[in-house]
Amino acid sequence: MVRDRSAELYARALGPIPGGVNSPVRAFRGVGGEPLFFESGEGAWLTDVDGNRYIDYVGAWGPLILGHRHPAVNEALRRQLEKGTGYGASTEAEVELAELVCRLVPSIEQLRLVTSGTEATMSAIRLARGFTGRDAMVKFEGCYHGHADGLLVKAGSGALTLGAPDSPGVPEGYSSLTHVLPYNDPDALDAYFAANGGNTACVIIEPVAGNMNCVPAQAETLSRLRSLCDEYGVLLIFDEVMSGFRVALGGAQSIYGVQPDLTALGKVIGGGLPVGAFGGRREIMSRIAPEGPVYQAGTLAGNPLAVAAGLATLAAIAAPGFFDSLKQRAESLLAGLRELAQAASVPFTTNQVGAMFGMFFSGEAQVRTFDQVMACDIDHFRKFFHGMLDHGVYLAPSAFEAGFLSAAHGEREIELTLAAAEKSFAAIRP
Ligand code: KE4
Repeated sequence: MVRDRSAELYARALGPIPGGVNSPVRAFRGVGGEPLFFESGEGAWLTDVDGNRYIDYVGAWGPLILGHRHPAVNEALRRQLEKGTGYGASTEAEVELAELVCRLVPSIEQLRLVTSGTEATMSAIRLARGFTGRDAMVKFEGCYHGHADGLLVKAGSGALTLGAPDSPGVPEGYSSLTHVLPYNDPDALDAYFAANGGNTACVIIEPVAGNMNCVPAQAETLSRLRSLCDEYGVLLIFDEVMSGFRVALGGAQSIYGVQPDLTALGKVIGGGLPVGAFGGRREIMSRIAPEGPVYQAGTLAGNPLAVAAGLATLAAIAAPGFFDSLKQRAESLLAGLRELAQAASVPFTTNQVGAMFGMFFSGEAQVRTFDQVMACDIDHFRKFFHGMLDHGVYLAPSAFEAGFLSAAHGEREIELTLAAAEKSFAAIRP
């Protein structure tokens, strides 16, 4: 594939933009080579600035569960554009969105809209600290909750991709309040709570981790967390920025049957435009300004264009059978990939929750822990990534990211993906 225009734009971007990208994981540092620049998207497909077309399994990192340029989303945006792009004041649409989310996610009685996942998790943690009067918090190794200072401790996603899970610039005073536990290790939870439960404000977890690749929490982990948080008066925060409205209509919490005290949302709730949210029990949310003393604010929060895209997206995914058919299509894709890897004698396994999945170059039957993720063959992943890219399939340019299927991925896209994978697996072990 010719990618001269992307190369030109990348060389140009390196002038005014650090690393030539506006978010590190886009830089291809995790896979080698130079980042692609894209021109357009349509359904399950992306077109780069050189006119090359790819089946897209990144979906803007999760938001585009309907695929690119879904007619209902476009129409909602067009209608709103006739009325303006934003007012810095309240609109009926943001009330509708809040009501809809509260209906779809029973643990959320009230929510506040923000404009990114980082703001959602950062605000939820501040609220938990304000509500409990405690300072310590817990996150899990490999989980990524955005780039707020106290969360860049053994973080996943781009931080892990770049080998900087603990970022410089975070004062010791912040990071020392963040305790990091191993993911899917219920016994480590008991030990931590016994020693620190009384001074801990909150525990934040991705119930389906998507930032150390896709690693679902074990049911035992979440149920143990819930009971320990109840026992010690610690708030349980589910970071469902990625899993919310992605793994099921009610998010991961509806699959596991565990209700957090607070939930952070993002991605799908904005349909590709900047929307995040945090919400939970009214007793807790009522502490947020202006009703309560915990300050939080945002110029573009509830922006009517972004809310319009979010409402159109949630309406479409609430259709009966939407998630069942996505899940089945993802199952057949992953079964096909496992078969092809086996035929090519490449150690390979997958994880899947709904329309979110992970591919691991590992001999493990199932990857369940951060250590197992780190033991995967990253060289095999890199070869596979570039093989797929050269055969017209765009995967996340990092071994520590999840994959996403959209409603626009049909039989043809699955067949073409498997055809590309057959060649790419074969090239790993020529
Ligand atoms: P944003 O601030 O990037 O909107 O959201 C942060 C965030 C919070 N929580 C979870 C579970 C997340 O996955 C994210 C962001 N996800 C990454 C992809 N793994 C965003 C991609 C990027 O950083 O460019």
